[in-house]
Amino acid sequence: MAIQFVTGNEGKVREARSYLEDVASVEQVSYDYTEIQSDDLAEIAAYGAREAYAELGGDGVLVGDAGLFVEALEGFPGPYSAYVEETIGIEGVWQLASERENRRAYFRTVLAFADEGGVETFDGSVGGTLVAPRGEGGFGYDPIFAYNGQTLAEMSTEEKNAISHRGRALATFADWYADRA
Ligand code: ITT
Repeated sequence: MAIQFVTGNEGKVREARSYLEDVASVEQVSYDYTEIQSDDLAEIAAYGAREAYAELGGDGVLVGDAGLFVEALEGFPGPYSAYVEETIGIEGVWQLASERENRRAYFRTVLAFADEGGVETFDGSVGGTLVAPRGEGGFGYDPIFAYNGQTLAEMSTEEKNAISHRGRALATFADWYADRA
C-alpha cells in the first residue's frame, strides 16, 4: 500500500516513513489543496485531505496541518502560524509573548488521512516554554520553543522527532493504519 503525503517538506516525508515502514510506503506529492479558514486544525486538514483524495485517488492521502499555540495570546498564532511567520516572523511572536508573564505554548499537528472509507484525523501535541531565539537547527518556530531547557532548534533531528507533535500524531496514525490493514 502506498500513502501519498501531501507536503512540500521532504523532512516530514522521511519522518513519516520511519513510523510507517512496517505497514505502508510513503510517497511525497505536491497538491495545492484548499486551506479553509477555521480555528480548528482538524477541520482544515480533513477538508484538504478529502479534496486531495478526490483529485489524486490511490490507496490514501495524508495531509497535515500544524501550528504554535501561545497560551497568553489565547492560542495565537495557531492555524495562522505560517502567515504570521511570513509577516511578523518568529521574533515578532517572541516580542508579543515576552511581554506576558505566562510563557507557556504548545505545538499541535493534526494529520488527516482520506481514502475510499472516508477521512480520519490524528492529533499530536507537545508543550513547552517560549524563549528568546536560540539554535540553528530545525525550522519555523523551533528557535523560540524550549522543551526541558533546550530549544527545538538546539536539538538534533532525532532528539526533536522523539518528542515532536508531528511524531506523536504519526505514531497514532501508524497504530490505527496497522490495525486496519
Ligand atoms: P506543508 O508543505 O507540509 O503544508 P507548512 O510548513 O506549510 O508545510 P505546517 O502546517 O506544517 O505547514 O506548518 C504551519 C506553520 O507552523 C509554519 O509556519 C511552520 O513553520 C510552523 N511549524 C510547523 N511545525 C513546526 C515545528 O515542528 N517546529 C517549528 N515550527 C513548526
